Amino acid sequence: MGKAQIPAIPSSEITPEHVYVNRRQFMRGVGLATGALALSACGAAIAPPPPTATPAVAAESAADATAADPNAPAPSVPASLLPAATSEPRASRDTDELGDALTAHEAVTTYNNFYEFGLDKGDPAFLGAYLKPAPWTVEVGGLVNRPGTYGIEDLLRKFPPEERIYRLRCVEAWSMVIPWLGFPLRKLLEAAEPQGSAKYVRFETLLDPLQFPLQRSEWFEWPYVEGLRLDEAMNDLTLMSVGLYGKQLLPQNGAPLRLVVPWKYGFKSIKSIVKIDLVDYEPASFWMIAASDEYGFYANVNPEVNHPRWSQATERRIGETGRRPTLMFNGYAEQVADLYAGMDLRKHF
Ligand SMILES: Nc1nc2c(c(=O)[nH]1)N[C@H]1C(S)=C(S)[C@@H](COP(=O)(O)O)O[C@H]1N2
Ligand SMILES: [Mo]
Repeated sequence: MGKAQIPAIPSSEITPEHVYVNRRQFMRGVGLATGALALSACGAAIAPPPPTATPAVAAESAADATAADPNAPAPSVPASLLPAATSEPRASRDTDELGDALTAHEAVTTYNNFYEFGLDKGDPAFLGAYLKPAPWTVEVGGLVNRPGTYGIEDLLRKFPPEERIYRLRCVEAWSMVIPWLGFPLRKLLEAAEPQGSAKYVRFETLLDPLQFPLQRSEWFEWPYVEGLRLDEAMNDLTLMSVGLYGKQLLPQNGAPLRLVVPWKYGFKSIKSIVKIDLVDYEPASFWMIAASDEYGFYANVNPEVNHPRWSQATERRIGETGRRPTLMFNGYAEQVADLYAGMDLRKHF
């Protein structure tokens, strides 16, 4: 996605050769192969911890979860705690509000961008087994009256997840329709009581090279950081997601807690968040730092403003052939256009 910082080498060189050549074989041997995750491009090998058999299942959550009954009605609003990650993937509807079909669960969980795991779309689903999403805490602080550290279970109890079917439009010009489970970020921010001086929200992904192998590369500045203006963060569409298709998030989708901002390019929807700060400055995001001429702070989906290297006028919906036109604000103009009244969206791209 970025340019300058990514060396022009094929992924066969980025990924250790035996992983690249035969991922299945690697899967069987992983945990035994010392230094298996050492990137050929960057120095010392650290033996990673062996992955657990079922990555996303927290013992704690599994105990709380409702029994998986394949005949139960689709949970438009699941119980206060999420179904176990082992339940059947399900959504309450099979289209979004525009009548577009949901993207298959298989595609949503195997075609991912999560650079902490690697640059190929299949890396996060494969190497995600190294992420331990439980126990997990997120720290909410900065310019707030009530800073706090929340465990995921606290969040689920305080802010019961609801289903939101959103389009996700990647800046790379592909898109999906995903049934998320989550709660409005607004609720968490209100609980923290932002001070009058707070103007932006800054989000940070976990920094741990033992769980995120590519964080050992120096091509990027880690951890991944994102930001929103406070009014964008308070918009009802802005979701803190804890699941999709009625199940807990898998590592590849940003377990256990990620942001979803459906009217912005996918890279704003930061994954595996450990820190949320209210601040008085515009945070520099991961992609702004990597390539400031290509990626701006706002990153609103806009078919009229092209990426310097490709058109944003159309997109490829995963699972469909051909292309479809990209909609202004990804089809959410009615809910969000007011946020940008009077702004030059070419300048604030
Ligand atoms: N921490 C982190 N968050 C991230 C990314 C990433 O590389 N690291 N990729 C972003 C990009 S470019 C996209 S398109 C979406 C993809 O989300 P999905 O894989 O759940 O569909 O995650 C975003 N969040
Ligand atoms: Mo993306």
